[in-house]
Amino acid sequence: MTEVPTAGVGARQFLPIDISGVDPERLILWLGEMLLIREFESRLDGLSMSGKIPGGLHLSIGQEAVAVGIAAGIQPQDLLACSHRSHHHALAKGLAPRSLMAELFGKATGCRGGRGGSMHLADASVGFLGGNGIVGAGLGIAMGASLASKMRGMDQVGVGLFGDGGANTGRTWEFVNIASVWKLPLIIVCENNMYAVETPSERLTGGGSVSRRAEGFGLPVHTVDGQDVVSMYRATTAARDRAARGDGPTFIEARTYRYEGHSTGQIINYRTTEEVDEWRSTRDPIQRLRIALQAAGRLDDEVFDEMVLRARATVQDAVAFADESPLPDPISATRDVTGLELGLGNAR
Ligand SMILES: Cc1ncc(C[n+]2csc(CCOP(=O)(O)OP(=O)(O)O)c2C)c(N)n1
Ligand SMILES: [Mg+2]
Repeated sequence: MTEVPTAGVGARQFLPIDISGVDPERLILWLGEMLLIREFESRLDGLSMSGKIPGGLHLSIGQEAVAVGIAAGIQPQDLLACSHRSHHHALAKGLAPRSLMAELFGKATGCRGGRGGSMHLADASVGFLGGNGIVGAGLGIAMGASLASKMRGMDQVGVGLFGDGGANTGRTWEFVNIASVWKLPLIIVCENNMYAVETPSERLTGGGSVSRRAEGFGLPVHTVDGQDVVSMYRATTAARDRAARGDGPTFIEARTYRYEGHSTGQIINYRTTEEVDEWRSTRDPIQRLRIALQAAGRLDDEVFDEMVLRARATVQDAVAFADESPLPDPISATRDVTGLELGLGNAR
């Protein structure tokens, strides 16, 4: 069980999380989802470096609780759009592991027919409007979706994510502003993983914090522990309730951390190994939920190990499926290049 953190790393203590009032069956489900993301992402580095997956990848190992907590706090019909670091959100929103893996392999059976790849995943059938290579643009896509929902009088909330780097691009705040003044049903999430490529967010963020900046736009702002899936769930549920009541958007800054480099193959010389160890050994989102469930008598090591093996088997199946799938037919190269055939299902 190497990739998944084990209990009691060194003398350090994992920070406790409050699971009171949440159905333990849901918590186990969320633990399984975080394990699936961790296992999925842990396989990708080798597949990318060996050339099985073309191009570089932005891994989200360490950030699992942000995605799972948000997906748990919204409804299936809600529409989520995010940034270039998108695999965890895709899986949490319900994109099938086979479909995602095949897309990363560039195969015809992938969710975008093998033509989108890691940064342009999307599957409208599960309300995942996709990742995006333009920093800050995902929030605008979600903002547009929430405007459409409001104009149609639908119970459908948009969720738009961007990073701490994205918080320093002008368009992000244009979207926050218009969502606030038009009271759009939008959940705005800054996934602050402390770095933009190799620049620490504190060196980029005038005004002290992203949350403080957001407060100027006249909407509720919450700074949330993004390594605590239950806190993410609670904040998202409250934001969704507010959006569904017609009261407008909420801004959530999720404080999180990526364990790996900005992208596969990056040389990491801009942060210390002690810093990474500190996050892994005191705030790991999987470990914290595991410990809370064990303390409540809802989980034992045997069941946890079975969950890890199940996640690993799902990933293995996805890799085999992707490997055996055909490449896209060259004749299809000009089809669906604009995304207009994306098909928004009942949102259309
Ligand atoms: C408009 C734009 N500017 C610059 C880039 C190059 N770029 C890619 S990722 C990145 C940093 C993003 O950092 P952050 O928003 O914190 O997201 P993270 O990678 O940490 O998830 C930059 C500057 C880009 N893709 N798009
Ligand atoms: Mg960042």
